[in-house]
Amino acid sequence: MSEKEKHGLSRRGFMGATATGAALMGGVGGRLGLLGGTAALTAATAGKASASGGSGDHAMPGPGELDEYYGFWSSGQTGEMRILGIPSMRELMRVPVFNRCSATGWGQTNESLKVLTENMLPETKAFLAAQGKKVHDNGDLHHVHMSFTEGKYDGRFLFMNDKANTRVARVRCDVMKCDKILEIPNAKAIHGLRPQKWPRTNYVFANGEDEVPMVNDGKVLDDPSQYVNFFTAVNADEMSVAWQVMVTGNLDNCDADYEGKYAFSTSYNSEMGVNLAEMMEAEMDHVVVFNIEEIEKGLAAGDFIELNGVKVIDGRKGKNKNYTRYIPIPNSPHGCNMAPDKIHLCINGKLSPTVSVIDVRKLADVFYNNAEPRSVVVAEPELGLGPLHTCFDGKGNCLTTLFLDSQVVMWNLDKAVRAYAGEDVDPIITKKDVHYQPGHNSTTMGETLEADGKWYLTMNKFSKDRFLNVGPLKPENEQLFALGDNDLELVHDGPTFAEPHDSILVHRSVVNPTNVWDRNDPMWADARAQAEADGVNLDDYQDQIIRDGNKVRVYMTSQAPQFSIEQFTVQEGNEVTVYVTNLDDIDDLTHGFCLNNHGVAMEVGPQATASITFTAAKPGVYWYYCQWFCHALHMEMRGRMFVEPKA
Ligand code: CUK
Ligand code: CUA
Repeated sequence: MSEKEKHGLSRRGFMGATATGAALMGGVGGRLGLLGGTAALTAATAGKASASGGSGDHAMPGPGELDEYYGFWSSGQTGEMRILGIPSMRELMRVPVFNRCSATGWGQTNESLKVLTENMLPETKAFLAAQGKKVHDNGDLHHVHMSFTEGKYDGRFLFMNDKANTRVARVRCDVMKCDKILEIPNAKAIHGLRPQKWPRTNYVFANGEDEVPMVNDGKVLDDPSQYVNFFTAVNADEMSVAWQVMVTGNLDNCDADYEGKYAFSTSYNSEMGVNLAEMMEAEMDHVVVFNIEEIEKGLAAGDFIELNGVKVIDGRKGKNKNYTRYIPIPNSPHGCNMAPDKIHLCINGKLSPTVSVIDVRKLADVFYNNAEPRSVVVAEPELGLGPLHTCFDGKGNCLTTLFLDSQVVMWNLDKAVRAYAGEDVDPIITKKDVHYQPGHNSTTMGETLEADGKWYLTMNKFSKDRFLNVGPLKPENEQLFALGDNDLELVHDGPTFAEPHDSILVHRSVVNPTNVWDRNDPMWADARAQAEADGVNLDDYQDQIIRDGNKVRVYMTSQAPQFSIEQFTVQEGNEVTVYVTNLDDIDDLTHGFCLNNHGVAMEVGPQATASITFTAAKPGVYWYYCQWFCHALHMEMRGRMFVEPKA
């Protein structure tokens, strides 16, 4: 048992044993009793209740105590990834990905610019250059998912989408930094994203949401009959496009099975309409089933076209090849969630009050025996208005968000299947109000074979009147519930900045980040190569200023509370690159380099090298300083750059 677990238990024991504790908690006790059997009251920390009940220990970590789970959060239109502790809901870190970051220099350091641009399409580079830019400034990060090995999180990588600029990114879990960003050709607006679960994450599946002409060069404009959509399989190890499938309809969310056979995408707008009325016309839309083995066979047999360097398989409706099948689902399905029983796929109705449950074992008959596509639907419980996403407790129950009803509904999968078969049973276990309009939801380990049913999180799009008014733009709201066998109890209710889009809740035993960078990390391979070419040893205390025509490369180290170079001189108009290597090698000793009035700033973690390039365009004296508080003499950690006027 770890230190923290001991703390958690001793704290609970202490609180449980004292009469004061019990008396203090009396008011909350009645509510927590809902959790079932023992429902012993434990502790309250900062107004948060803790309970143990149906699903075991629900102790809330107190100050200084560590959480049991990591929460990896998307941030929607903010474009970053966030890390929270669960169940405390304490925000631990923000990891810049598709956004720019003032604190860390993401989007201006050479290392981050490499990640942001190395897998950018040439046409995008040219487009950005025409705007006087190197990178997009924004992103829309909806979905974060971890790499899998045999249906379980393996703690290697996190993958995420950018709907705004059609990208897929990867974050390394060892350092919690983004190391790859891939722009997807052909497709437009990557929305749903899921890693392959079985046998491991060889592919990351990514949905293209917006339909455009197959060759989008302006020759075809307002002719939707020529628009297509693309489903993309990304090679997760190389972060390159493996293949694409051309499909009919807009792809929304996706998931993969636990056998490595299929991927699934919900698809709204089967009409391929371009305005609201047209998009809502058909009663039925689809879930598209992708047959991985058949697609790989088709590629091997040469049954593809090549489009912008990508092998594209034609999986459009009516082509009747074995690459895809289109299963009719009531109007505009949204969330797509594979249950940890390995059998059932839940398709959330959005405009329909139902969740359609597909038995994936029946799909082979649709592919190979001409079975009627709807024959795979084994339940379609009516749950309430606006079902968006479903998650699982690992004990046969599902939790579905109801956007319009502002509720979560807990329901039993087996009972739903029996009811669909005609038995007189009600699958609904309970409904709880949430505040307000929930989108995604998550359970601890819920999208893996290790779903443990301990905590349930709902991410709400509106907070309305729930918090102090901060003006017309309100925060959104997240609510965490202790999950029992038949009920759930609210333990956290708190605001969050745009946007708590989606999250995964991962047991801490899966994730083991380092405290200090490895000096040989590939993140600054370019800096190391340049230093070698310049005859500079980045690891040495010797500092060098290399003058190379109009270019100046300044190599310095940092060690609290000092930069090794306290002044350097350049000429007006020089292109200056500053490399800082942080020689401190103890936990949590990050330095920074910020150059006054130059818009230049970066983070340099312990043992890391970071670099930044700018033009010394204005003659004068400019102080640079360390902008991460590192030492009692942090304010003194500074130096001067002299820019001599042109002769
Ligand atoms: S989609 Cu937004 S609530 Cu982008 Cu994950 Cu369902
Ligand atoms: Cu180094 Cu502050």
